[in-house]
Amino acid sequence: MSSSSSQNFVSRSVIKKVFAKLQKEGDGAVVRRGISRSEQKLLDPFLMLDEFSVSPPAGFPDHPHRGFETVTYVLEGGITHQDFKGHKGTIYAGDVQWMTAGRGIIHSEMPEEEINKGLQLWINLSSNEKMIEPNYQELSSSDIPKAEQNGVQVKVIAGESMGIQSPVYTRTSTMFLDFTLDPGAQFHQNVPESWNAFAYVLESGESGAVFGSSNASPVSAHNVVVFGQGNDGVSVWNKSSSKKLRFVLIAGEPLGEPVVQYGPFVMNTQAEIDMTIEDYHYGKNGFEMAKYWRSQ
Ligand code: FJE
Ligand code: FE
Repeated sequence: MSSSSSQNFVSRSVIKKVFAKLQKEGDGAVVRRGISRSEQKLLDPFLMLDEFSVSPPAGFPDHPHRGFETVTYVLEGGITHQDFKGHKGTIYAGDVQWMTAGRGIIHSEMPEEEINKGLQLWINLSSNEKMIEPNYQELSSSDIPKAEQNGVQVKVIAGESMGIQSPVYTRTSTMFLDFTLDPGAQFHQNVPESWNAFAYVLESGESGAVFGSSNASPVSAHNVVVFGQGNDGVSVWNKSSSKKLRFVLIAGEPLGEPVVQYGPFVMNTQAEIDMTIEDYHYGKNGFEMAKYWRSQ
């Protein structure tokens, strides 16, 4: 057992650490990929986590999605989104777009300012929701509930923390929390027992994020830590003497279904992927507008 925090919670411990390496994606954009195929089994229902940093004219021009949700959380600058159903909008620092691609979306995601940074998380949908109508939930920074306790600030993007709850509807049950810990602060977050959980460190202070037990080795920025199973949740310490620690804690209920991914299409079987490629090519079953639409 891991050592417990002062409140007698038993924390899950870190079972895997992944440094999010830089790679090229989209058109001239650079992302740090924290979660990719190799983590999908451990982290069901999560498919991908990218920390992006993009400057015009680079971006993510017209591309499709089917079978999952994308969550875009802007940390700096802004991202403008346009899709083939006429939906258009810009989200800025602190805002979230929770997009259910469902049976099909074609969209562009392009930067607004000089420097545009954020996170994009892909959450799988269960087999009976993969072909639902696409949907958007957009939250401006002011719609995201915030709380503070003993030097720990949280923004509740999905799920619940410190007794406050996000208005986001999660089809695949998900917790998405943005934590900032003052120097010396410590916190324990409950996570439902059967859920998979990970953290991604955004700012590590001068001594790194300590997860699981107070003597665990510190984790620096741009690392994903995957937590093992456990009842009580996750404990974290900021042992820095002068700098804040910032990380996101993300957890979700595993779907336990087969995952077959072909780029931006995620289904349960190869036959469904073949059908999706055909639907996209011929503009069928949700991709009707594919033949006519181009972003401006
Ligand atoms: C994608 C090409 C892409 N990570 N992070 C192929 F461009 C993309 C894609 C993104 C993306 C977009 C934003 Cl705003 C942030 C991202 C990849 O759009 F998903 C595939 N498969
Ligand atoms: Fe996209």
